[in-house]
Amino acid sequence: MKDVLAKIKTEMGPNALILSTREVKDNSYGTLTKPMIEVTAAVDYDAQLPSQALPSLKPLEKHIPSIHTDSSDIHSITSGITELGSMMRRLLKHSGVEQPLNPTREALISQGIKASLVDMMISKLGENTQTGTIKGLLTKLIKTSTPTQSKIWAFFGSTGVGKTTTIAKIAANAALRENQSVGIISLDTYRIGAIEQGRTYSKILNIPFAAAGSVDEFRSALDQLHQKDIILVDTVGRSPLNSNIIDQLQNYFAGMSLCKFLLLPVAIREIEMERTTKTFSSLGIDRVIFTKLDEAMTHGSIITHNLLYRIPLTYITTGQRVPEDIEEADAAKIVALCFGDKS
Ligand SMILES: Nc1nc2c(ncn2[C@@H]2O[C@H](COP(=O)(O)OP(=O)(O)O)[C@@H](O)[C@H]2O)c(=O)[nH]1
Ligand SMILES: [Mg+2]
Repeated sequence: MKDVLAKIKTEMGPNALILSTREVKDNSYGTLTKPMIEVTAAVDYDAQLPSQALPSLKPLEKHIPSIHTDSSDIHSITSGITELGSMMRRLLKHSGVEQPLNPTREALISQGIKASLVDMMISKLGENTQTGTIKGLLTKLIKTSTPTQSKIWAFFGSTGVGKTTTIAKIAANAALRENQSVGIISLDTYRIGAIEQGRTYSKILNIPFAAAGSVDEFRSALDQLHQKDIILVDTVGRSPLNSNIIDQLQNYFAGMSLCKFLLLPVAIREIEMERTTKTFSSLGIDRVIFTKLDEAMTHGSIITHNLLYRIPLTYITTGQRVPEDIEEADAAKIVALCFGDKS
């Protein structure tokens, strides 16, 4: 160790120190291992004179990268801030810290209306705005509309959302109440039983029904039904997260004039609502139908969707009964539902 220290002092100077020593095995000679000592040394330095031992620091970079923003960044930042704000308010509420809450705001958010939309309305109308004023504004803002002029109506949406049932309701009402001639074409040849379900409804309603498994079959079914007042097209029941479906559907409807409905269940989370709407929007959605109102605890999704995407709402379905459980969308009724008004 004395020899080693001497070696260190010659190599590293008089301030060198031994930090640690340890025995290591050298296996480079196979079984004939001989013990070795590993010594870690360092040069001590005067803390008052750091420049002695430390390399000089580079001057700080003067260049500050410029920040590019566009309106979508700003939009997401603002909505992020609003959501943070609402989260903090809730946290404060739960932790018992006194915080003056706006009851109207809380009521709307608890109904499932997106917080940033509620805050936008409240900032427009003032913090002390009355419930009636907000109701009035919402009723004016909600877009509803009858279907477009086209006589072919196609129905899109996730599996199980209620496409086939809604088509049966619309077909029954058109045929029985409005005395219109109706035809149904189903493209849902994927799921076992899907065609049977459509065929059964058509039989009961005495409406011609065709199943089409290819674009050619679809075109010839349309030709057969061309004299009908309305042709309702049921589409595949697979996940909207599978984007191949959208490409396939594009092929079926390319260059055709039709009214395209997107169906969404009222009890949908914002994340699925956004994803489904964005996915199907590439088909060019004309109208929205909210389904299964009867199964939902809150109804704010209808307002959130309508205010965010501005696609007019045509129908709301309210149960499994065909043809009774469907209503034309009415803005005042939707607002009343969201405020828990009994009607
Ligand atoms: N509670 C309730 N159930 C519904 C409504 N609409 C459809 N359903 C039910 O939801 C299930 C799936 O409906 P279906 O029309 O086959 O969905 P599709 O896969 O989109 O064609 C069926 O059991 C329907 O009876 C509704 O408004 N309320
Ligand atoms: Mg179906």
